[in-house]
Amino acid sequence: MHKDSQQTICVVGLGYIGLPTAAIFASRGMQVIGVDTNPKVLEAIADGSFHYVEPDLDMLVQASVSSGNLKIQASPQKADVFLIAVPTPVSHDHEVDLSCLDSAIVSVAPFLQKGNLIIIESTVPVGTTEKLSALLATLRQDLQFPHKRAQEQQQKFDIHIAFCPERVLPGQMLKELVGNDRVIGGITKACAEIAQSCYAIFVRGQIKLTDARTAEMCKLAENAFRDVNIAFANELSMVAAKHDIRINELIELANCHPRVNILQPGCGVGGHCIAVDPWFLINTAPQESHLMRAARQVNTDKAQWVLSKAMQATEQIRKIRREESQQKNQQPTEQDIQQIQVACLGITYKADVDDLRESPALEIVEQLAKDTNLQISVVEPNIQALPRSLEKKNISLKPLKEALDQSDLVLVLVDHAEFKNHNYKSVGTQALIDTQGIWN
Ligand code: SAJ
Repeated sequence: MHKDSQQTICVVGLGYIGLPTAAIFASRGMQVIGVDTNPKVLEAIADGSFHYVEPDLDMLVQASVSSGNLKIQASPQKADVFLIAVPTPVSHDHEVDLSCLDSAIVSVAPFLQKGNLIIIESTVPVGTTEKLSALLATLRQDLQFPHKRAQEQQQKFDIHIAFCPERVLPGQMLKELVGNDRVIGGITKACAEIAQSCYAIFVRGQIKLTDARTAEMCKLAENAFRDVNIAFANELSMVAAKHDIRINELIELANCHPRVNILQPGCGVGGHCIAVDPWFLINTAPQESHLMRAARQVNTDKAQWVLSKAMQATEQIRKIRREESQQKNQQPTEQDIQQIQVACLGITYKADVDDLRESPALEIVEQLAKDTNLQISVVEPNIQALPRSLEKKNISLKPLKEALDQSDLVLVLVDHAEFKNHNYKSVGTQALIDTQGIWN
């Protein structure tokens, strides 16, 4: 497959991964049909106003749409390649929900023709790609699907199917889409090879071929690896706090060792990938995955730990107020003692993105706001308005300086560039809890 052959690719799911992937194929001269069942997503793309912020993505999408290479519509049509990038979330009890993926597969089934390639980019439990092939075989009995041929590695099937996990980092998607190495897992070797020729259209990194099951587990292993390593940093930060040791200095010193590379502790792990994907492995091998389960627990507990530190700090402020007023023989009202201004810096799931999904910072602010004697100023340079869960009387969105000047307690929850660039000086007796170690 080569761009000169004017292949058509139908990308199903125009979210965080599907949209940039569709746009990049279009920018390389492919005819791209972008499909999303959500009319709001289609409208937003048509308007050039996206449902999320990603550097340079708007320009790339607009250029692809105006060149005619990217067409956006609500349902699939015939194509040479079908690329599926729909969400595969987990429920509150950590069960994986593959209903969007199944629907996407069902929606492309009527349009399949001999010689087509189907690529699955959605993160899935091990074995899913083969199951989808079996599902398609029941829907299109006129076509031969590769799962029956995988053992013999025979070439005699009509549709190629491969699992090609995405690896891009939100905030750096376009750079990483092109530059990152890719792992491609074919149900058969032929499936992997044809998918490789498709990705070679825009990928400049290396493309490594394997079988579908290994590629599925590889994606899960990458995110679980990061979760476990962040959990170590988070656990260390709580142990260091007990010993009154500055965690940032400790990590900097430990990382001087040539074989040590401790990650950054924070207020927990958020986003829709690292906090979610380990469950795809834990659920399917619960007896064998103690470490990954413990890491999930540590990272979840970290947000509660930060919350309890913030609550302790507010109690401390109230205690000091009472003591000071006694010393000065003043009689402030209980209202004066209780009312505390808290500046919460950052509510997104990580630095310099507008994404609030699974955000531990947001969860902390939501919990904190339950104490109605706290007046909370949220500073979040990446959003225009507070999310509905923070639309409460005691919470407002404020610029950094104003929030800092008014606060008794400052809580740094996300290391946004604006905060890192700010020369912080505490105001009066202001207390600081800096989960990112940017100001202490
Ligand atoms: N975090 C820390 N300490 C760190 C690094 C991150 O607390 O040292 C926190 C962040 O604040 C955030 C969370 O972890 O809350 C995840 O952030 P991230 O930047 O590590 O990762 P994501 O979720 O934005 O993207 C990850 C990436 N996976 C890996 O790095 C292994 C990305 O490459 C994947 O494509 C993406 O998941 C995905 O879609 O699976």
